[in-house]
Amino acid sequence: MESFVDEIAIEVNAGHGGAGSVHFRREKYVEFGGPDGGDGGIGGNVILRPNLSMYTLDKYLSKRKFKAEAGFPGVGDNCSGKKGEDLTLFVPLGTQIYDEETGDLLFDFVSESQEFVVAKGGRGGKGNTHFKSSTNQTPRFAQPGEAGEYKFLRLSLKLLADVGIVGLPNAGKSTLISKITDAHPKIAGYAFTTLSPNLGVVKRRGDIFRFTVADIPGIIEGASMGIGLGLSFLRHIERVKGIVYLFDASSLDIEEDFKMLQNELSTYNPELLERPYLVVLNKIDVWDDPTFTEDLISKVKHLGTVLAISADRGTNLETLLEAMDETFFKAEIEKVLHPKESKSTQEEPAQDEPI
Ligand SMILES: Nc1nc2c(ncn2[C@@H]2O[C@H](COP(=O)(O)OP(=O)(O)OP(=O)(O)O)[C@@H](O)[C@H]2O)c(=O)[nH]1
Ligand SMILES: [Mg+2]
Repeated sequence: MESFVDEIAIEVNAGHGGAGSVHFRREKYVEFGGPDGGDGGIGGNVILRPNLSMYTLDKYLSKRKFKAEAGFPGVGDNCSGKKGEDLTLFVPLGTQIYDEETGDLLFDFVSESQEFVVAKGGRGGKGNTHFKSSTNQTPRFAQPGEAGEYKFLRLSLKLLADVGIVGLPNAGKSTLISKITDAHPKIAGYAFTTLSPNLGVVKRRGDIFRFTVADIPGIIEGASMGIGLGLSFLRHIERVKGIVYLFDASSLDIEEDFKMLQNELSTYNPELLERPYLVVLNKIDVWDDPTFTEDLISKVKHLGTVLAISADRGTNLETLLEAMDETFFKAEIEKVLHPKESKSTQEEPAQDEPI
């Protein structure tokens, strides 16, 4: 099974610069002509890029040291050596790159088009052509290439999910994500089935608007003190735009559960409580009685926007997705559906254009 790795240290070394050449033109009757040693090539860079199909850093478990190709040495006839090839390493979107030695954040991959040259290749050495002077017509030396940059890096993944599903163990979080996204997490009737986050993509309005949802392990009271699976996985919902608090509707006290979850979240990061959220009661199929469900909803409606669903049967899931659109993404959907209207508010009034 693929293991979920969200933090790992690696070493990268850019390519060494190629050496400059010591070389002399061959001329008739002259043992050595003028110097014509070319420059060495630049060493290859180490480049980091996001890969949308990676959700974990586990591929770095097996190999942790990387080196780009060295530049080639210069040769005679003033020919420069070839540049060393760049080495590209892929990371999941949401990976932050730290310098392990200084602790500095070097880069944060938040969009798929980014790339980051993390270690620059060493400069090639100058060939002996450059060292000819009035006092030395036949320089018998050239510069060596410079070393490529070396970095000791810490890759730290914070999944870039748009929505996080938070709840007690067994609430049905994994069932829900399996129904509204393309993810296929493990689902079972015992606590702590999910041990690491699952990410899924919801496609809305055909393919025009899509967002990602993270299903995380269940949270119990004291999680912030390491009880249950702890809270370190909450880093993966730190950047969400909205939170779905999911409850087993047959829970004895939903309000108390809600407060406990909020309390644990705020212990980890108080900003999480400022995100928009929905309160969702799951498993209403258990009694299948609309009046009873309505009563339950009205009992907790002071907590926020409350919806009732059955993740397992698929009841009210479209309503839930619409509520997510409305509560978490309204502005973004406007931009996608009416790009002109949202733009024209900032533009000058339209004028007749010459044809
Ligand atoms: N009756 C009913 N059962 C459900 C519903 N949704 C989930 N379940 C069941 O509840 C149990 C727990 O579901 P999961 O989706 O694994 O719950 P979870 O919240 O991901 O649990 P953890 O990963 O342990 O935190 C499973 O037996 C599911 O089949 C539902 O709408 N109705
Ligand atoms: Mg689960």
